[in-house]
Amino acid sequence: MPVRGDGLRFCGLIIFYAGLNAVKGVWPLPHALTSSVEQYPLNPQTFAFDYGKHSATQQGCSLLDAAFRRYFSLIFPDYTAGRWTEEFLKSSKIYCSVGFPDNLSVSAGQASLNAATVWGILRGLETFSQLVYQDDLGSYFVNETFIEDFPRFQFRGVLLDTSRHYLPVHAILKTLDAMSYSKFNVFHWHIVDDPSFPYQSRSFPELSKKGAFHPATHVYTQSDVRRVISYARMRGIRVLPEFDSPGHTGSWGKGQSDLLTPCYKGGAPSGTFEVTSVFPDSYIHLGGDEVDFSCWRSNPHVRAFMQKMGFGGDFPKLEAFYIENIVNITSANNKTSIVWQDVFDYHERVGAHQDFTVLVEVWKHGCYLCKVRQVTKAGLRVILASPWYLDLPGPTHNWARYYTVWPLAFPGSEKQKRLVIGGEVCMWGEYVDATNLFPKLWPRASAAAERLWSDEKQTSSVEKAFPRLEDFRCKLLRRGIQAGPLNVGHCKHEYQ
Ligand code: CP6
Repeated sequence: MPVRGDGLRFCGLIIFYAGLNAVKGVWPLPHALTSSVEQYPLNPQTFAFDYGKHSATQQGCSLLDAAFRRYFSLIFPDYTAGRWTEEFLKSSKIYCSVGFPDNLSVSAGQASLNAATVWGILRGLETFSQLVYQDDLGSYFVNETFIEDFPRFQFRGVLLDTSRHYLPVHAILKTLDAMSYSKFNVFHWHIVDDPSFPYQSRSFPELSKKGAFHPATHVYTQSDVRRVISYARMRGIRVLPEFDSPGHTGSWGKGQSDLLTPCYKGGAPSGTFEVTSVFPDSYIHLGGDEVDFSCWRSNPHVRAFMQKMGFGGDFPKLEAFYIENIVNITSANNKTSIVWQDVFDYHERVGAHQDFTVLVEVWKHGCYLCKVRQVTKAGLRVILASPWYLDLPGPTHNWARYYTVWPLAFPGSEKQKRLVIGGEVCMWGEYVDATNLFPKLWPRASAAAERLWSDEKQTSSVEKAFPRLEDFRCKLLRRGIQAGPLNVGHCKHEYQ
């Protein structure tokens, strides 16, 4: 299953510099890390990123050139404040090489980072940036460290809902920054839903003109969307758009008459081709959740259609028919469909086609691993969301709930386990807008990120994770992310 943008196997080695600082300092935890107490000073005036001599990418690779600039600022947040004595004047370089198998090179005053792809280099730069620390005088150090790392799951997502509340573009971009700090790689954009339709469509401009909370201020223009996609790509994050239907489409009807089923006392939805060209990702989320059959039942035209099709009064059959149609349109456009678990349930119930290929996102509570088992048994790929609903009420410290999730702890074959491609943190928008998004998401989403990235056995203790997550939360604050506090305490650099 070739998944674009997923060459995130960072088989890299950072040779470096950290005792306890490294162990404490990297979130999510790398698969193999050894470090020593040998400490190396870093001088921002002479520190530089460079491409390895034999790297497949060289200067001019705009993605990495830009990442080098970003990470320079992240590593040296206040570099004018430090005192630079002779000792610090030695230059130090980090050599980044793409297209290499795991390898390692160490020498004093330099580091090397090797990865199979540019995406792996991005993850490795993040890891390196977390290893650097400052002493009380503000000088920068990194300890001798050796790391081998790669993601446990290939799909590590964050869902934002921009229909219940409009999220300004800057809040989305800042979320993408924070996602890269926790090595998330999918932004699931639940862009429209019942309350509002903020997506400004080229083909159907009336949808946002009439369906957005405001036709000018509460919309995502084509250029906003391009900006989000490009910003995400620069950080190794793909954008997975969701146009949820046939339920959750209340806002679609305002600008497009005849689209919704008129309930009697709510027809014919069509796949919008535009979406496949605006959003380049090979995945598209088609929704399919929580369909209210009572409206279809009340409509005589719908019932007549069902008679004609031989569905009788079986509404799940009608839903399955509808989804099959939009999945076929999606695959005719060379895209892979993701659907909420409801669609799988309907299909199972009505015994629909076997060659139906979709990815199933498991979101319902209860025995979600039972569902994961069932879906993988049917040979379909799974994304797990149920245990990671971060919008639900609860204090920040319930991060431990998100941390103690075991996505593969169901009885099943190795083949079934490989079908679980990852998971997703969901931030539904009913009670969330730009005022409370960040403290609700961070660092709780980071707890899920470690489940999705790190070795499960090395990260099974909440007690061991706690001081590390506290430390990581302080790093988020230092980087301007309003991450919520986990418990009593302080950060050296509080949020300004
Ligand atoms: N919106 C959409 C939602 C939810 C879903 N789809 C949802 C349902 C139950 C809970 C949280 C969110 N708000 N479109 C279900 C996938 Cl507890």
